[in-house]
Amino acid sequence: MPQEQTLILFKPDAIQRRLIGALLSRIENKGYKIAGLKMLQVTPELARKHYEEHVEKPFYPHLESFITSAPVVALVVEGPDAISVMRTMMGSTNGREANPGTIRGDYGTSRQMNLIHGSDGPEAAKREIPIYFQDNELCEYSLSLAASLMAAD
Ligand code: IDP
Repeated sequence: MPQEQTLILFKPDAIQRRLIGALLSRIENKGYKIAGLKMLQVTPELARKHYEEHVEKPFYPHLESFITSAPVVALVVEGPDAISVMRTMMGSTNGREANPGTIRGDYGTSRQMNLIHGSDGPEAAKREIPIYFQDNELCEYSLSLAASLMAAD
């Protein structure tokens, strides 16, 4: 059961819709640890770095406008299988196709404005976390016994 870290962003639509608390609660209620947390304004340069695989795609200009349109909340979420479990909790890219019970399925109907980003695998997490966080912005701490038991297999 690998302990993993993944990069999560609450995208500008989540901030505009005042869903920071609701989305954060889902992650905490699941039992994951928040290792890093900040609000920041994504610049076009940062957007191109983050979404480098999409920069040449036709939808990229819209994606850049969207992701730079308001601040984002960036988190490093840590715990067992955090990368894949967060992807499951997020749901499919398109909110109209995302299952009910997922974040995108419960809160949105858009393919672009889909509220949340999560690294899509270990390589992506390794690349993305340092784009948003310096080492000294990540906290190492132990969860209480009760919280640790919730996270245990
Ligand atoms: P993911 O966020 O579910 O991993 P990706 O394919 O990596 O999806 O796309 C990154 C982001 O780009 C999506 O979350 C969404 O905001 C946006 N996006 C992806 N495909 C489209 C599209 O076809 N039109 C507009 N925006 C898109």
